[in-house]
Amino acid sequence: MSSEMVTVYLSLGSNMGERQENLDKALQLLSHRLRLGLVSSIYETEPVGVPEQTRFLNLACQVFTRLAAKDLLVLAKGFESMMGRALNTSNAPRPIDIDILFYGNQVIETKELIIPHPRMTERAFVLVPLAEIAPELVHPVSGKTVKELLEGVAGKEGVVKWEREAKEG
Ligand code: PH2
Ligand code: MG
Ligand code: MG
Repeated sequence: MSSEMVTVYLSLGSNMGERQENLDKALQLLSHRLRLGLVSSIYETEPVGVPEQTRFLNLACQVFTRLAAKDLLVLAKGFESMMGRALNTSNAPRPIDIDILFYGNQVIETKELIIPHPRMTERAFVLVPLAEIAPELVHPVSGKTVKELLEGVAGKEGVVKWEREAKEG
């Protein structure tokens, strides 16, 4: 654990069960193993690529970690399955999806992991929350800032800020 602290950005999404609680639970789990930094508002978002599914709640967050990217992926997958996500069901509704968007300014391409996340630049449900917490962050491949990427992305009208619901009881 002598490696340097890396700033990482994650995208969290839920479209199954108690969506807001699922996001909060995932943040709690992450905060036990990583230093949690900025967390965006929650947004309710039109499903992309899975049009028959219900709307997602999405957020973006910043974490600081000494874990290698591949170990961070293992951690994220572990939290997904702890929260009841079935394995190998990338397109099914899920209580939680934890995607690594940026790992420092590194570009990583392995069989398991591609960073920056290959679809983030075309996804308003990723870029709107991310632009809230890191507008000036530069995408290491395109050289564009998150704010610039957001300007060019389609589907922003399908991403609406979510009023937090107070828990009952
Ligand atoms: N995740 C997907 C596919 N489509 N759509 C929205 N709105 N939000 C997501 O998190 C999402 C999606 C695959 O992980
Ligand atoms: Mg995803
Ligand atoms: Mg995922």
